[in-house]
Amino acid sequence: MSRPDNGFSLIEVAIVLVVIGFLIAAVTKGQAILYNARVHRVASDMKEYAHAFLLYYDRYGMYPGDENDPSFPAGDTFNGNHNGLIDTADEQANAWQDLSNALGVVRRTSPVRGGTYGFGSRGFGFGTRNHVSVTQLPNVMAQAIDLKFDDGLYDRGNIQCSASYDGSDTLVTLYWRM
Ligand SMILES: [Ca+2]
Ligand SMILES: [Ca+2]
Repeated sequence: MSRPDNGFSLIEVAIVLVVIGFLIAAVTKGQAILYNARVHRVASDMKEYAHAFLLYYDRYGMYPGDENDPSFPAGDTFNGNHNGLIDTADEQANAWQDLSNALGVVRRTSPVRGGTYGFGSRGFGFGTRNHVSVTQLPNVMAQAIDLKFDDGLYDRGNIQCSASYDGSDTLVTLYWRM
């Protein structure tokens, strides 16, 4: 079969364009999957830490960081004020020591922008409550988590954000009430 000698045939060009189209679609789809996996991972981490925090209370009758028993858990070097809230910087820091010593739960780094998970307390519209938080989260990801697990409102419900949702990549802190 003869073929033109002046370059690619229209069919060859069409095939190349279709292949390029598939590749672009695959890359875009891959990025979306990766994005969703990260959002899911952050939410999963926060739920895991919230679960550990509440398990600690169920077992020992005190919150990690807030506990004031000098002999517990083994290796304890800090005592909180035992008021039911993680409400001092030292309690925030030492909640992880208590969780690690008592339950073997260690703090990981967020898979998004190296954000930090933490415990603390803040007003949630119905009084001050303890929360697990994550820093360095793009605004749009914070909104995705709030939409999936709460009401999608940055200043309402059990999941709240340090800034109003605007769909941007601006980094925010997300708070999940426990
Ligand atoms: Ca306290
Ligand atoms: Ca919310």
